[in-house]
Amino acid sequence: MSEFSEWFHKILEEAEIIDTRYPIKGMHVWLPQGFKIRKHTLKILRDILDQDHEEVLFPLLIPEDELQKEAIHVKGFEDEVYWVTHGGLTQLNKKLALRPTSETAMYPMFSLWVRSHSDLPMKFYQIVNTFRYETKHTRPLIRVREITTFEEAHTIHSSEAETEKQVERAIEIYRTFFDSLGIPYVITKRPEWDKFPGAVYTMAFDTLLPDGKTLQIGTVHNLGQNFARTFDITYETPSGEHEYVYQTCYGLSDRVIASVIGVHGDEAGLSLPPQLAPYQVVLVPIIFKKGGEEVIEFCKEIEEKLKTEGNLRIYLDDRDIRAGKKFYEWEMRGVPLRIEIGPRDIRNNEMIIVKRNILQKETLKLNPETLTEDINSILSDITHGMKEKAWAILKENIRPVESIEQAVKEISENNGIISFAWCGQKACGKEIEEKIRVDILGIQENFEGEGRCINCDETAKHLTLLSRTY
Ligand code: A5A
Ligand code: MG
Ligand code: ZN
Repeated sequence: MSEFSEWFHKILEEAEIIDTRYPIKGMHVWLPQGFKIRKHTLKILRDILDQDHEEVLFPLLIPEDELQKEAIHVKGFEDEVYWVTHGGLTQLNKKLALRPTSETAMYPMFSLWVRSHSDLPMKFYQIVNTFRYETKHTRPLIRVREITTFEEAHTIHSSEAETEKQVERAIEIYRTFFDSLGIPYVITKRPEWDKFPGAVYTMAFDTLLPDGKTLQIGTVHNLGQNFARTFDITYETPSGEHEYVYQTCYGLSDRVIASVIGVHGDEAGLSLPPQLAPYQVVLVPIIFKKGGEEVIEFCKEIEEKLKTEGNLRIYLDDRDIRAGKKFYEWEMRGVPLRIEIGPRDIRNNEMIIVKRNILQKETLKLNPETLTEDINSILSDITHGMKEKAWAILKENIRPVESIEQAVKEISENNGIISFAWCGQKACGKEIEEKIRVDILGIQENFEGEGRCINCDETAKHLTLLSRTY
């Protein structure tokens, strides 16, 4: 196990995010702290999607014949599907699949729903659990067999140009979402041989975890008319003809929470963006032998004010244990801001604040008029600080290379992401992957640079990224 992997498991346990002892491999229990982080994350996501999508909820089970209609799609998932074969003691005459994703659950219904050009576009999403019998090493939140938090959007359009625009729009949506969590990313087009089964092409978001490996945290697929043909999804044009629709879909998962934990965490434990934190502020009274009552009373007033005026999630920790122990515990749980107040602070009209992301003590003048505003602006500084730091680390770890030898050296010595010019031909790409012994992550299309392919020396078409991945 890598150092990061050990850290990650320890944090999941100590911060009470999830319990990994459930007796099925790849399936875990969300604990109260983790559940709250998840809830706040989903709130942000729903607020964004609800602007121009409608939320729906499809059944978990998919009939065998529907799942198997789209040949390429089913080929891509055949090793990963869980099957329900019995109802009680009775063998079912049609096996039912636990959805690995919901194209084949939704699209037969879309075929009934879509009638006329005036119905289009349609944009739906659902947030559900999906099941994939993953054969690669499972890891909590990162590669699970029950994806408990699978957001999948599915859109239907009347032209190819519109799906292209929707892909752009979906990328914008996920950008906004990841930005609000402070998670940095690279966006690439997956190589032809690594796209979503059944898609025309796949765009992906990847972030970098502290061990230098990337994690795919979201994907946007242009499905063209592939599924429309299989599931017979047609619409009537203004001139009365029947045409196949064009579709996109895009999704993300529990991996988003894994990256919040991995990207922002440090030796002291979790560090949560204020928007996600179960408690955004913890208030610790510093009590000496005398004057304890007075300090607690004062802290209660502050707590009340921040709760009612600022709608903040705040916890007054007046437990009878050493302050140092409290600091340690809340730091480990990632509470973004700690306020300490002792008798002297009250007299001086100030308080000590410690931002979790930098862990330095600062003094804040205590002005009741502006307190809520002051704390809110500190929380927003924390959000920005976390995001900037995370982006700086990602950028530092993308390094250009000019030869295969240099690529091999960089990847083995430093991990991270390397970038180079590639001609775009499949055979050459496969050769690159073999020589470096790491798979291509994807290509950045807006490559204007000139240059020669790192491998075959032909004219380069794409700036290509490569990294070890989860
Ligand atoms: N229907 C489309 C959206 C779809 O299923 N795309 S996908 O297969 O790429 O999955 C969407 C996202 O789910 C991926 O980008 C990845 O971030 C996440 N994901 C896939 N398999 C996972 C697993 N076993 N555990 C956790 N997350 C997973
Ligand atoms: Mg897979
Ligand atoms: Zn080449």
